[in-house]
Amino acid sequence: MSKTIIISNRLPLKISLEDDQLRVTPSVGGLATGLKSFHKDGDSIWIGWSGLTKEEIPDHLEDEVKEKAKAEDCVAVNLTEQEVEGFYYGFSNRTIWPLFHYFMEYTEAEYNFWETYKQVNIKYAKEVLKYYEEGDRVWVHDYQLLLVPKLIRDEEPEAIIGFFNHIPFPSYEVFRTLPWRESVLEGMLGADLIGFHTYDYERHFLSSVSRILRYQVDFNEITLPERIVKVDSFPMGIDYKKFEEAALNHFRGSEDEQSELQRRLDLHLEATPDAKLILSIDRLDYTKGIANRIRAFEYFLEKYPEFIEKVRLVMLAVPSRSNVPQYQRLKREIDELVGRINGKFSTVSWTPIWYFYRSMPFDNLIDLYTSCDIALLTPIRDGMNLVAKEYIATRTDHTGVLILSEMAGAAHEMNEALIINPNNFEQIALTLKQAINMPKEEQIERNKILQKRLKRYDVEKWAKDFMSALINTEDNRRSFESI
Ligand code: GDG
Repeated sequence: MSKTIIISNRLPLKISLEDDQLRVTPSVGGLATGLKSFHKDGDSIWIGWSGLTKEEIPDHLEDEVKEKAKAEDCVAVNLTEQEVEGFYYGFSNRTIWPLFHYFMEYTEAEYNFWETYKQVNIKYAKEVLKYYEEGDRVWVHDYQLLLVPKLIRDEEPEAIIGFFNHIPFPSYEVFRTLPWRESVLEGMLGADLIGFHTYDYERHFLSSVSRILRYQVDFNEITLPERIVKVDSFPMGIDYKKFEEAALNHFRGSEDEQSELQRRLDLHLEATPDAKLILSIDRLDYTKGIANRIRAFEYFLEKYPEFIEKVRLVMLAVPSRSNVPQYQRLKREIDELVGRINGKFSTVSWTPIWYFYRSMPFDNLIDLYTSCDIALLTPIRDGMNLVAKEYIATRTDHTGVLILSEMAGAAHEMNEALIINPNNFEQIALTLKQAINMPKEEQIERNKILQKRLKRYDVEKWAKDFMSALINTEDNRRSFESI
């Protein structure tokens, strides 16, 4: 029977080493959370990196790493420290990530990064080829593996290959600045189907293909000398049921059993029953607009001092890519901003910002989603933003207000949220005021529509739609052959 081979930079599980023992924990991040349910339910294997470098794995634990991965239908790709540096921290996160999010001033065109990126993409492709059998479908994910579709195609010309990009695809004028633009596009075009979150990203990609490679593009089809490649948008959904049920079954234990977070949230409610909690959750990344958000919140408190002691920003920033200089600088900037604003506005009984710099267990995430009256998500650029969708899914009594940046892919599907420009502090401050004062009936009306949409187009539907579009490309191929 044919299977699906999922391939992404990281596996949905993270293996770490503690006192000579291997520990397996779930990976945090959009792709892992989204695809996990598809992987669990279907006949598929997942190929990716476990999180431990070759040098970190003691010889006697090498087999155990493989077994731990295998137990979850995963295959761990073995990467050296130097490969992780050049491929992941280097080309992926210092070249492609900033460029594709329009941070051109952060984009480094470093030849050594590119060389390692190519080598590591070959390594991933080889791993796929070890497991590939005729009739299998290969689903390659994200910007770390842009060359993999072609590398597989070169060895298995008949393979059915899909590629999904989880981050934006920038406009031609930005993409054209990349020194290796032809190889990157050719790499992606090894796939039969290329998916993006939104129609805009799809359009940008098609325009780059037609202007850089000069291939014929008709609507959403690219004609290569030997094949047709289909391009389409598939806005990724969430595992709606999981979030809804977690919120419904949410158990606030006795005081001893409560987490520190639950206790603090309860204390807040007791002390200030009318005060509103404003939530933000992101990986600590410059694309997520965290510094902007804090500045906008400061502007809000200055402009509307009547809300002092009446609101609190609860900010969870999950450590991410801390080897990259920009992320280290951003961390310092946020620490300083939070310190300054808390110093400036705090009263004896109130601090305006609660800042958590860590990853939290899923239950705590649900604590936050269900306890906060408003979610304020202000990315400067974001492929989709699943947090926005998760917040809405957990609001089982339909209350809560989502304020969302128009620069997030999710904004295209979430018109009933309050949509803002993340650079416009005046507008954010006004919108915060509107959110705080929004009548319950209006909240309920907006959220019911959002929930219905998110429930219908969940992650399972997303994966199924992508897969059936991928299988349909076979017909494309047949009709191409008969021309
Ligand atoms: C990329 C694109 C696109 C966060 N903190 C914790 C935690 N999370 C989970 C959230 C959510 C996921 O991580 C974050 O997803 P996002 O979509 O918001 O962001 P990225 O990680 O940047 O994802 C993005 C996505 O890929 C999918 O295509 O939407 O645009 O950048 O699911 O719940 N989970 C746990 N603890 C935390 O502290 N357990």
